Amino acid sequence: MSPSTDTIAALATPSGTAALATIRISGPDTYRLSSQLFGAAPRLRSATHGDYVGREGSILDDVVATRYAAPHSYTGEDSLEISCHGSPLIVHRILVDLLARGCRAAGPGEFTQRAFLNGRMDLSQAEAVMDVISARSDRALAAAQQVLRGALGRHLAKLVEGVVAALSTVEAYIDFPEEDLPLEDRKRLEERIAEVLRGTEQLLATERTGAYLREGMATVILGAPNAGKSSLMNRIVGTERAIVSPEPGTTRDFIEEVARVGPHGLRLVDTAGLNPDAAGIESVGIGKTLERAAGADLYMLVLDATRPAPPLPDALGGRITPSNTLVVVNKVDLLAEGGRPVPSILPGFQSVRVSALTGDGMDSLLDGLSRMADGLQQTFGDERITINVRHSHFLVEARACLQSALAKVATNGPGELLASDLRGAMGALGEIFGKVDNERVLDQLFASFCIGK
Ligand SMILES: Nc1nc2c(ncn2[C@@H]2O[C@H](COP(=O)(O)OP(=O)(O)OP(=O)(O)O)[C@@H](O)[C@H]2O)c(=O)[nH]1
Ligand SMILES: [Mg+2]
Repeated sequence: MSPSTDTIAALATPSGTAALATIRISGPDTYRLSSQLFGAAPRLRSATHGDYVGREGSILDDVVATRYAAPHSYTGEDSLEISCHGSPLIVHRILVDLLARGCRAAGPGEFTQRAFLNGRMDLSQAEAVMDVISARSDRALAAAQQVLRGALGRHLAKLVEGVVAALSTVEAYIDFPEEDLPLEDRKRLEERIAEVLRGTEQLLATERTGAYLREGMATVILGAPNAGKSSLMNRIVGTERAIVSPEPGTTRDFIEEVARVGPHGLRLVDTAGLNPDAAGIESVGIGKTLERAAGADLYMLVLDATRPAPPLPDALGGRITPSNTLVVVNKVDLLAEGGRPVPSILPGFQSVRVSALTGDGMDSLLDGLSRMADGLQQTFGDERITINVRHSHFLVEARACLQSALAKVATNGPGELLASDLRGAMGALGEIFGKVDNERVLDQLFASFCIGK
C-alpha cells in the first residue's frame, strides 16, 4: 500500500464548548509542522506544553502536544495531537492555521482509513471503531471492543487457515490428474472443509445479535386500552415520554424510545391499546400496532390487574412465545389485600406484578426483560463477538463456496473446480479483513508441500 502523500488535520473531539478540544494531525509533513510550531519537534509520546503561535505571529492558545512517530501511532503515520482549550473559536483558528501551513482537512473516518491502509488494523477492526464509539449498551460496547481487539479477525484467520490447508492438499493433486486423491486424504479434506463451514455458520449465526446490539432489540408494549402501557414506558425510560390519561385509547400512534435494560439496549415501542371494538382512527392505530408487533423481537403484554384479561388478537398468537414475551400485570396497587385475584394469564409465560403508579415490581420487570433479551442473543462460544451486514454478505458467499466444495469432494469431482471453490471461499473471507495478503497465503501454501513435489 503506498503511503499517504498529504497530511491531514481535524478536530477529534465533539465540536462545541468544552474544557478541552483535541486536534489530530497525521501524515508525512507532521515532523516539519511540529518543529515549526514548537521551535523543535516535541518529544515522542510525552506531553509537551507550549504556545501555539499562528503564522502571523499571535498566540492562538497555550496547548499540550503529543507527537507519535510512524509506525507507532493510531494511523501508522507520523502524527501529532494538540489539546487546546475547548473553545470553538480557538479550534477554528488553529485549524485554519494548520490548513494555511499545508494540511488538508480530513474527511470522515480518514484517520481510521489510514490506520487500515497502513496495516494497523484489519477492516473488521476499523469498523469496530465506529461500533465502540456509538455503542448504546454494555453488551454492544463489549462486543465492539472484542472485535476492535481483533477477536473477529482471529476467528476469520483460523477459517482462512483451514481453507489454505485444504487448498494445499487439492493443489498437490491437480498436477497429477490421472491419480485419484487417496481415500484417507479425501476424508481429511472433507473434515477440514466441513470444519471451516461450521465455523462460518457459527459466525453467521451472530448476525441477528449484531443487529440487536447496534439498533437495540425491538420491544413492543402490548395490551388493552388503559392497561398502563404508556405509564410503564415512561417508568422504564425515566421520562414522561408518552401521554398518560385515564381515557382509554390515549395512545394512537406508536412511540419509540431506546432504553438501557441491564446490559441491553431495548428499543421500546408503546402502542395503541388493543380494543376489539375499536372504530375509526383508533382501529387504524391498532392496525399499526399489530403490524409493528409482527416484526418485534420482544413483547411486554400488559394486563390490568383489576380487570379480566382480554382475548388476544389472532394475529399475535403466532408471534408471542414464552421466550419472547413477558406478561406484566399492572396496577397491583389497586388490588385489595386478599381481594380480586390476578387475571388469568397465559400458561407457561413468565409474569411479573407491578404498579406503574408506585414503581412497585419495576426491578423484577426489568430483570425479566433483561433475562429474555439474554436468551435471544447468540454468543460465539464464550465470546460476544458479532458480525455486521457486510461481514454476513461475504460469509454467505464463503458458505456457498464451501458447500459446493464439499459436494465435489463427496463425488470426487475434478481438482481444478474444487480448488476454485476453495479459492472463492478464501477470497470471500479475505474481503472481511479487507484483503488477503496473497504473499503470506502463498508462503503458507507452499510451506505445506512436500520437498520434491
Ligand atoms: N392505580 C394505578 N393506576 C395506573 C397504573 N398504571 C397506569 N395507571 C393509570 O391508568 C390510566 C391509563 O394509563 P396509560 O398509561 O395511559 O395506559 P395505556 O395503556 O397507555 O392506555 P392507552 O394508551 O389508552 O391504550 C392512567 O390514568 C394512569 O394514571 C398503576 O399501576 N396503578
Ligand atoms: Mg398509552
